[in-house]
Amino acid sequence: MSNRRSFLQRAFGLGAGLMTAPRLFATTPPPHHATNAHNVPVVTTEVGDMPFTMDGGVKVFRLIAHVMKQQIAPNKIIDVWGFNGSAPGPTFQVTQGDRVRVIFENQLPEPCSIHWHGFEDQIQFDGMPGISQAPTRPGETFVYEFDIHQAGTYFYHSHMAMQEMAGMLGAFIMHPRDPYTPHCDKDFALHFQEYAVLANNTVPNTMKMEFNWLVINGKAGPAATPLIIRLGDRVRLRFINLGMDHHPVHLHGHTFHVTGTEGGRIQPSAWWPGNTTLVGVGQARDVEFVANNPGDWMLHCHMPHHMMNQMSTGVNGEATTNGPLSQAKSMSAMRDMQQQMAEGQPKTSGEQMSGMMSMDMGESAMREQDKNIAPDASNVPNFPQDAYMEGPMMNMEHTAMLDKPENFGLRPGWSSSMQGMMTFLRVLPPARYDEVIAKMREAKRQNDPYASILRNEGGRA
Ligand SMILES: [Cu+2]
Repeated sequence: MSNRRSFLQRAFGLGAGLMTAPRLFATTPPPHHATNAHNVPVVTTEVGDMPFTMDGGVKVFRLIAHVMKQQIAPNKIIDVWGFNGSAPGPTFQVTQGDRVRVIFENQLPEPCSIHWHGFEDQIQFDGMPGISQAPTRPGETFVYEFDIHQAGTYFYHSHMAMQEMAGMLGAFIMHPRDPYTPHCDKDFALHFQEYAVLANNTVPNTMKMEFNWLVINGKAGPAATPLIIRLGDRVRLRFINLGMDHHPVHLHGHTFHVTGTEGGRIQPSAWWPGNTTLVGVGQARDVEFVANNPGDWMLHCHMPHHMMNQMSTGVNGEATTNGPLSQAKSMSAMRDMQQQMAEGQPKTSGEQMSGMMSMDMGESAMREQDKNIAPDASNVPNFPQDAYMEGPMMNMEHTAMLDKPENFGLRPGWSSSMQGMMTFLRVLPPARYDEVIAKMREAKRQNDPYASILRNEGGRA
């Protein structure tokens, strides 16, 4: 029996207790850079953790599938299917040796069942609809139970493929009974997902094979929340892919080692170094490194089309970088768009254009943007490429969605160059780190995904 369970039983009485505000790790961690390894809670930006209660020695989770609206960028809200308020759903965190019960409730308009990806589970809890269980119909519940004997980065998802593409997935972290060494100070989970959403529409087309919204933990750059790191921290990142495309995930400024897969920990002698690792569909890749290089480093999928937002296929179906359009037509559509946005009177259709008004579309931004363009640009084959997709006009820093402490101190204009599957790994020197952590704590956000870090860093700001 794990120490953790014994602790809970002592603290709350055998078989008694429902914990309303569960903490995964009840003990105070040793001071920074202590050599003794311990499990650090994983932070899943944007979505946070799945809460649980205790029933005797069993961790009980309530997993609810439902339909919701989710803002994925300052100018885009879409209809997703997710869990407990978000897509991806919140992250489960358990420890090897735990007994886990998941009470699944289906609030979708159609049947569903949940697969526990990578679990060496019993067949009746594997979630294959019509094979290992009857699909759970709307309004029904189904109870899954597991003895957690594995350790690593696992997932849960609807085993209905189109539901999965509508957002129904999440992480299931199994912490090892014996903590990994070397000890990691920070541990993050990042889901890489894609949606195809037509301009002027909010409903992802799950049948489509091309995607125009590429998100990390359900947010597209520049809305994805940066990972806040203290200079010198050893960091683990867990990349998870349950989508249609493969994602070569690239980190700037550091060399990492791949230390785990969707099958758990890799023995250290077999770790391999890199700065980009391909995360295939259905796979996880855990990477670790010492964040010894200060700066706001990009962390992004390296597929060029995964580094942009809907601009690439949007704008009235005309301005597209990958359609069979003449350069002149593309150019003129871009110019029209720019003009309309500057005038604040979009002539093309509603929502997408009005959404774009959240960007800095003033005359001055337009003039700034034009300064960057050569006078004879329109005579150059293949112009424009990025001229109207990045730059002052795309600045969104004044929008509410980007007003968060994790963005504090970024270089002005940063948001105009962050799109798609992109976020920052901010490796901050101690003084700046403490400043950002203090601002995050002051924000007092409900269900803050960073809560475990804010608690542990509590006395040090
Ligand atoms: Cu990608």
